[in-house]
Amino acid sequence: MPAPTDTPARVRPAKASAAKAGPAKASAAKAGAAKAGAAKAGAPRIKAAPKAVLTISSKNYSSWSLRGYLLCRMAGIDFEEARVSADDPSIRAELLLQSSSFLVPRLDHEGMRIWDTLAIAEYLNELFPEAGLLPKDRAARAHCRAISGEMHSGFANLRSALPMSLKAHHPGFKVWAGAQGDILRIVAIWRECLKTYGGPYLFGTAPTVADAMYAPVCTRFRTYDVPLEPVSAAYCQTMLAFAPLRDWTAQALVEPDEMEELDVEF
Ligand SMILES: N[C@@H](CCC(=O)N[C@@H](CS)C(=O)NCC(=O)O)C(=O)O
Repeated sequence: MPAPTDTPARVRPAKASAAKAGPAKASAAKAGAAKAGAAKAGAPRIKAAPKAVLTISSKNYSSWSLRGYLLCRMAGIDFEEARVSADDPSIRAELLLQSSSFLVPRLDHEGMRIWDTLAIAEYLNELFPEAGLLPKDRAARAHCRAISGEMHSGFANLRSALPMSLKAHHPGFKVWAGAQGDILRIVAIWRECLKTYGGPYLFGTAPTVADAMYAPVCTRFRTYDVPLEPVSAAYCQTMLAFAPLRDWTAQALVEPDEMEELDVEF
């Protein structure tokens, strides 16, 4: 982490991060490579079908899809992605038939269909307890669930005023006062966690559900050039450097544009 200063830091724009992700990742994304987990050297050419399917929508705009994806990558589940276009009426109809909620992300695994990001997180934690999606310590685990729940059900002003768009960059963006309150609360949450558990992730040395929940906030802070004090800026940089988030971002940057303008949380 950089030495603390009084100067607010701004988080690096997405393009720099995408360039760092490298051409290999960009071309993989272009080819539509949607499989999680790189093929290991010497692995057989014919692979068994992944056991899980994660349904997502836009990689550029869908913050909830991103959270679901990060959780699957953190858990290490063998999964592939299924993409739905939120604008396509036939897809919407199909999703409504399939599920009482037509929201994404949705995880299909061993005949089960799990929607809602926190339900997916809990399911993956039960399946892969060794992945550490939730902290081992009971108090830390409760804390992790509390701040994850706060993200899940709150921060409506931030979501509507600063919608996720990984392709966009708005230097000097003027944040509306209502959203500023959400930002202050979020950085207070981060600072408490980083102080209590020592970072660089919210609950210590490895990412947890909470980091997946707040990852789209880090991308929003970069997109909208939100000034941050050094501790929060360093946390954002940690998350933006997290390999699964970089993989997702590289694929988002080559995604065809779906919407000309976005003024609501998606
Ligand atoms: N609380 C839900 C939120 C999911 C959500 O709002 N997903 C958005 C995409 S980011 C969606 O599917 N919207 C449906 C639509 O726009 O048709 C969760 O945790 O998964």
